[in-house]
Amino acid sequence: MILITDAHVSLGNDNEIEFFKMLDKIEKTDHDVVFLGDIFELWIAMPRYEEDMHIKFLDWCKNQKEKRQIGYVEGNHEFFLKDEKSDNFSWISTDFRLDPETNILFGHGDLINEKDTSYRIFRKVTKNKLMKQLVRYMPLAPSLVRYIKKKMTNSNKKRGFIPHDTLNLFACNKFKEGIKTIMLGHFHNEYCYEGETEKLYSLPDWMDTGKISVYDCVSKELTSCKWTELNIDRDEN
Ligand SMILES: [Mn+2]
Repeated sequence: MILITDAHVSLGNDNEIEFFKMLDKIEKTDHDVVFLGDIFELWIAMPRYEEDMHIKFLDWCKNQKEKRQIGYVEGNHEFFLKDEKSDNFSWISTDFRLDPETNILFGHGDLINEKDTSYRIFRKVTKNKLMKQLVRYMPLAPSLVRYIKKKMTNSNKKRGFIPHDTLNLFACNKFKEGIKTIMLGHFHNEYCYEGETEKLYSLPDWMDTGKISVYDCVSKELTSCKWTELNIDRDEN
């Protein structure tokens, strides 16, 4: 299984061509793929805001889900995907997904801090049905979107910082519930918290490192490598 997170693909980041080259390479493997969120710098899943890169990506997912599992967790830079685009994925979640086959808990990571009330309020205000209708029809919606984008850029200033205590606490609580493996994006840095037999992983962002993560469902080992180093022999999964 391949995990990709925080690619932040956009014209501004000039990484669209490389991202789709990577998807071409993944097609040559037998891996399932889980996208852990913030794959695009900003994605509002409605015709008014959608760019060619979003449509190209959705086509890729729809096509590939006939051949492998394609999972998606919405990031904090992505809006209304589950409502509008779920047909393109094997599964999609707006928060957490406990995978029934592998018993892995997948999440983006923006929701693990229960004390982060200002972010939770921001999220409730931006990710709800009323906002969806406003964004869909309101004449001034594009300026609102620019505001949201600015807000998100501000929160990006924390890049490089990992809230170890928050992650460890989240992990401990989930381990108590019987969850063995947790995979998160959002923090852009690699980190692993180990319980007795359990593990929480924070995965490296694709945008700055070019890294993806490969999870071996049999040995239960996770390795991260540059996408260009991905082994395309078809005997592994
Ligand atoms: Mn994020």
